[in-house]
Amino acid sequence: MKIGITCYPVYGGSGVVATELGKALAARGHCIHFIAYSIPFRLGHLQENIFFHEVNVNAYPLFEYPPYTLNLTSKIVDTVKFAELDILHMHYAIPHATSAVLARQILASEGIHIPVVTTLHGTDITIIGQDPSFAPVVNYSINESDGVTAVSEYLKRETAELGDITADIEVIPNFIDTARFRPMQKDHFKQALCPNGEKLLVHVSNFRPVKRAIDVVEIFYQIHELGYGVKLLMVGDGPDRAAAEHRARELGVEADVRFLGKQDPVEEILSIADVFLMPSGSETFGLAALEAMSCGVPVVVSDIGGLPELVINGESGYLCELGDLEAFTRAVRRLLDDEDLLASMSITARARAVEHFDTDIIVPHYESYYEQIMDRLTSPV
Ligand code: GMT
Repeated sequence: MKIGITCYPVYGGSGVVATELGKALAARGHCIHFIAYSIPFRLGHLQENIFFHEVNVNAYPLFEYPPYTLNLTSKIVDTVKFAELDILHMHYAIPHATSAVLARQILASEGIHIPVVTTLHGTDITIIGQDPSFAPVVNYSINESDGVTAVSEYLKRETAELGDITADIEVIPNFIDTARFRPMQKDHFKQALCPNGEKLLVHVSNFRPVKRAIDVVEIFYQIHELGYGVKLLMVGDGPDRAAAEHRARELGVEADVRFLGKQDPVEEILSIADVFLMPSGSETFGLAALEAMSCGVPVVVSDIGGLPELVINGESGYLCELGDLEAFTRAVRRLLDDEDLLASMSITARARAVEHFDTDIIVPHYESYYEQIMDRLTSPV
């Protein structure tokens, strides 16, 4: 198949999923055309059957707010025609699904028919979809897509609750390359960061307020105060990074907390972690937690959103009540107090990633979904 994929190319879960999907589909012989305003950061080297089409946003004096959605629409139209795409896969409703639906109409007026699949990732529904200044466009773009997928049952339910969604939603969970994200021996690296055999807690996010990065520092402080030999690595960047750094200084733990900024490859850091912390206020799936699990790191996460579909409480990690920092602290202590438990949970976390969320298990679902949607377009009703 020739597949056009649009995503946010920057740091963030939806862009990671879209890029990894494109790479996996290319490895399975499909021809992938990424259409975005810059090269997706996880793409790496372009290869024979992966192409990139940059959306150019022109500055025109009249446009105080350049209409990116329309530039994207034009680029989609252009790419469908000249690369003869079979299907479009949009990640995130706004503005990607909107542009694709408009592009499909333009193309239809020229006798070219192409189906649009939209994958909902989260904040497009849980935040933007609820915002009255976007809601009608979100609803329309989803309903007009030929196929809609969501990354968890939770997100499917949330989308249905928007009220005006008539589209059938297929749940296809996120996935992980378990060969890349795997436990690795990185003793020198661990020794450099934890010279006295300290346990290493890790948090990875885009530091948006919903990730509650400051809570990570608070939990770490509790553990530290109890006398545990621990270090904390904060990976990623975003709006709450400065506040989290400030809080670490206020609490006097800054010497044991390192803010690394955006890191790729993150699997090297995860492979030296002992416990992964995700106290998020909302998480439709929790891809960063899956990355940690795949590296054999037990996760301590909020009991919200799609996380209970990913994490089996007491087996691959712990689910804690949202905002209950004492519960998070207790869960981390339980792991740090018991080497055998930590080791067995590490194995179970990895097994859950491999057995349920490996690329080779999930990507074929997308392939068969594309086929189903394309058949629907070509077969008479
Ligand atoms: O988590 C973010 O802030 C980024 C966001 C995105 O759309 O890029 O992530 C969402 O999609 C990810 C991939 O499907 C999910 O793993 C995240 O749970 C989800 N984030 C939220 O729901 C807050």
